[in-house]
Amino acid sequence: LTKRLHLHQLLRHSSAVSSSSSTSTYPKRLEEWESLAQKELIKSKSKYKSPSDLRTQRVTPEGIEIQPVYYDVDAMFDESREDPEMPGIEPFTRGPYATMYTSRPWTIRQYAGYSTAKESNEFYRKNLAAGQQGLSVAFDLATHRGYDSDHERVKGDVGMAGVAIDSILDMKTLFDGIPLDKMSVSMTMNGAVLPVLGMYIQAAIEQNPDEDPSTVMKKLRGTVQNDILKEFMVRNTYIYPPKPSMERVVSDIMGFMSSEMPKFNSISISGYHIQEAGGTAELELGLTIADGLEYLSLAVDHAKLDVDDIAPRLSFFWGIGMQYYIEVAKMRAARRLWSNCVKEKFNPKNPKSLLLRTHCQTSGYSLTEQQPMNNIIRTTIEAMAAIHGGTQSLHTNSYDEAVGLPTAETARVARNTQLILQEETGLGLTVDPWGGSYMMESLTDEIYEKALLIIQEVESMGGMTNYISSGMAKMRIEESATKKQARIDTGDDVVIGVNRYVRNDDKDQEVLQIENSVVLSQQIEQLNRLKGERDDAEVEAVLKKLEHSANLTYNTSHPDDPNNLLRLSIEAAKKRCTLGEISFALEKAWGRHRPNSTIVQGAYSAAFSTASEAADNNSKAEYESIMKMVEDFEESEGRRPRLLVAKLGQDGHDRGARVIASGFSDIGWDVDVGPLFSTPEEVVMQAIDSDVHVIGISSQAGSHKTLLPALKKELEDKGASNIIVVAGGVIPKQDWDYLLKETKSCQAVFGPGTRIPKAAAEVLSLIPRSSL
Ligand code: MLC
Ligand code: 5AD
Repeated sequence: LTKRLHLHQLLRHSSAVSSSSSTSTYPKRLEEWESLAQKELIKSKSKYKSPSDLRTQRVTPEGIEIQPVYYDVDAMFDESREDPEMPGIEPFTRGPYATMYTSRPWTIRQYAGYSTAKESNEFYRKNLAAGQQGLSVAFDLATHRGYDSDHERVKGDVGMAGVAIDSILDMKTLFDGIPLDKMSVSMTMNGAVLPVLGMYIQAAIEQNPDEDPSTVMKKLRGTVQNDILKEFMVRNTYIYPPKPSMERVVSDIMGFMSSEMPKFNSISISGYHIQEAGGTAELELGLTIADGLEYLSLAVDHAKLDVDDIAPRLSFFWGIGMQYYIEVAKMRAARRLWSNCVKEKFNPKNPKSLLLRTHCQTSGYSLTEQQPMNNIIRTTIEAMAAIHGGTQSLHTNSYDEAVGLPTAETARVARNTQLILQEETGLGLTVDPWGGSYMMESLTDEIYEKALLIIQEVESMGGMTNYISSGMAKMRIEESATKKQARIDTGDDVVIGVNRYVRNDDKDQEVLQIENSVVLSQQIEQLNRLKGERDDAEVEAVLKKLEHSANLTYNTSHPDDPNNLLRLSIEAAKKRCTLGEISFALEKAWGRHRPNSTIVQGAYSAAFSTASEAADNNSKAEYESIMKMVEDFEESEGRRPRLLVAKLGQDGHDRGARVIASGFSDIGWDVDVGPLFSTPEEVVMQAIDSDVHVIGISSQAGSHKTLLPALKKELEDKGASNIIVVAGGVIPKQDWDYLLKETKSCQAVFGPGTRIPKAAAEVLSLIPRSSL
C-alpha cells in the first residue's frame, strides 16, 4: 500500500515530470502513454485537461480515485523487466486509444432501416433525438443484390429486411434533414456497393450545392461494409464473381477513398456474420483477420496503393455472443493479432496502420422467441462484453429479434440499454479493466494462438480467396454450426426457455408489420417519376462508360483514373441512373456469381454420440427412435423420405437451412439443398425433378407472406399439390394462421428454437404412406 500511495504521489505530478527532461525514476512506457493521453484529451475536448486530472478527479463516494488505466506497477518501474502492455500503444491489446472511453465514449450506433426511405428517415431522426449518436443503414435485400424494386425476382423482398433504395431520389429522402457532412454514417452494403456509395456521395454533394464536390467528399465520415469475402463465406449478398468483386470493386473503392474521402472507412471487415452463421470465436477471429490481410495484399500488391494510405481506414466488426470471457479475450487478441500480422507482412511506417478499431453487435442468434424479455438480459451481458473488450461503436439488438425487425418500443429498450451502460454505471471509467487478470490474459493468449493457426492454414492455401473457393471456409463454419445445434438439441448447451425451464405461457409479441405491396407500389411510382424526368441520352452514355470500364483489365483503383468505378458510379447517380441499371451495366461484363454447395455430414450425429452424461438423457433415446422411424419409412415405402430445403427470394441467411439439411441428412433423410435466391417456379421445378416428399422453406427476411402463397399456387399449377410444404425461420406466431389456415400455403411452421429431432419426426408424420 505504501508503494501504491507513493506511486500516486508521483503520478499526480506526472505531467510536470514527463514534460521536463525525464528523471531516471520515471518509466519510458508511462511517459509514452501520457503523451498519447494528453493528445487525446485535447482532441476530444475533454473536461479533463491532463492525465493527472484523470487520475485524481474521478473519485467514488467511497473516496477512491478511479484510475484511467491500471497496470503492473512493479514491472513498470523495473527496468530489467519487459514494459507492460498499455492501451494506445502497439500491439494495442489493451485498446486502440490511450484514454478510450474516459475521453470519448463508444458510439451508440443502432443498425436500422425498413420500408421506404421516408419512413426510415423519420425513424432515424427520432432515434438521434433520443440519444443515438451515429447512423447505420440497413438496406433491403433487393438493393443488396442490385435489383430495382420493380424487378420480377424481388417481389417479396422490397422494404422488408431494410430500406428500399432505387435511386438518388430515395437516398436524398433517406438523409433529409441529416447533414451528411457532419453525421457519421455506416452503410451495410457489399454486393451493390458501387451504386449505393455513388448515390450517398452524390446526395451529400447535392445537400451542399454551394461547396466544391471535392471539399464535401473530404468531410464525409463513416463506414461502408464493402467486405465481399465474408459474403462468399456466409452472408451471401454478393452479385459478381470473386475476381472482379475484389480486383475492381473493392480495390477501386479503397483507391478512391484513400485520397478523395480520407475520413471514410473503406471496409468494415466483419466477423459478426461468421459467428451468426455458427462459427466459434476462434473461427470468427482467424478468418476475419485473414480477410483483412487479404484486402491489404489486394491494395498493396494488386492496386499498388501504399499500405499507410489504406490500413488506417480499415475497420472491423465483431459479433458478441453469450460467452462473456471468450468475447472479451477475442477482442483483446484481435487487436494484438492485427498489429503483429500487419507489421510482419507489410511493415508500415504509420503506427495507425497497426491499429484495429471495431464496431460490435450483440448476437441475434443467441436471442429466443420464447420468453422474449430474457433477451434484454442477454443483450445487456453481451453489450458489457463488447465494452470490456474495448469496442468503438455498438449496436444492441432488440428483444423481438427472433420474430422480426424492431418496433419503436423494442428499439427504444435496446438503445436505452446502451444509454444506461454509458451514463449510469461507470463502466467506461477505466480502460481495459480486465487487463492483468490471470484468467483474461491467459484466455487472450490462447485464443490468439488458435486464431493464428487458422490464419496460417489460410496462408498455406495461398490466401483467403483460394481458401474460400476451395470450400474450406464454409465447411469449417457449417461444421461448427451443426455441432452447436446438436449441443442445444442434446441439452449440453443450455438456452433458458428453449431447452431448460420451458414454459408455454408466452403471449404473442407485437410485430413490426411492413406492407410489402404498399412499399412496392410507392417505389415503382418513384422509379417512374425519375425515369420521366431524366435525360435518357446522358443515362445511356454513363452506363456505357461503366460497362466499358468493367471490361478493362488494368488496375483502375487510382483515384484520378477516369475509369475508376466509384468515380463513374457517382457520375451515374448524378445522371439519375437507377441502382439496377448501374449494377446491370457491370453484370453485363462480369456475370452473376453462382455458388456451389455441399452439406456437412456426420457432425450432427457425432455430437449426439458424444453428448455428455449431463445432457438431457432423453435426447439420445429420442434421436435413436426417430432414426428408427426413418428406417421403417424406407422399409415400407421402398425409399427414404426426401426433403428439398429451399430459400425463396433474395434472403441469403442460410445458417438455419444448412443446419436443418445436415441434421435431417444425419437422421437418415435424403436431402437436396436448392440454390439460394430461387423463385417459387424454380423451387417447384426442382422439387418435381427430384421427386421429393417435402419442400422445407427457410425464411429469415420477412417475405413469407408473399412467397409461400406464391409457392402453393405454383405447385397447384404444376399439378404437384401432393408435395408437402413446411416452413421455418423468423415467422411470427401472428402469421401462422395466415399461412396454415387462410392461404393453406404450408402444412407446418417451425419457430426459432425448434429441436431438429422433433421437427424431423413431425415432418415425417405429415407424409402420407402409399402402403397404408
Ligand atoms: C475516439 N476518438 C478519440 C477517442 N476515441 N479521440 C480522442 N480520444 C479518444 N479516446 C476519435 C477517433 O479518433 C475518431 O476521430 C472519432 O473520435 C470517432 O471515433 P471512432 O472510434 O472512430 O468511432 P466511430 O466514428 O463510431 O467509428 C467506429 C468504427 C467505424 C471505426 C468502428 O468503422 C464504424 O462506425 N463502424 C460501424 C459499422 C456498422 O455500423 N456496421 C453495422 C453492420 S450490421 P478520427 O479523426 O480518427 O476519425 C450488419 C448486419 C447485417 O452487418 O448482416 O445486415
Ligand atoms: N433493422 C434493425 N436491425 C436489423 N438487423 C437486420 N436487419 C435489420 C434492420 N433492418 C439486425 C438483426 C440481425 C442482424 C444481422 O442485424 O439483429 O440479426
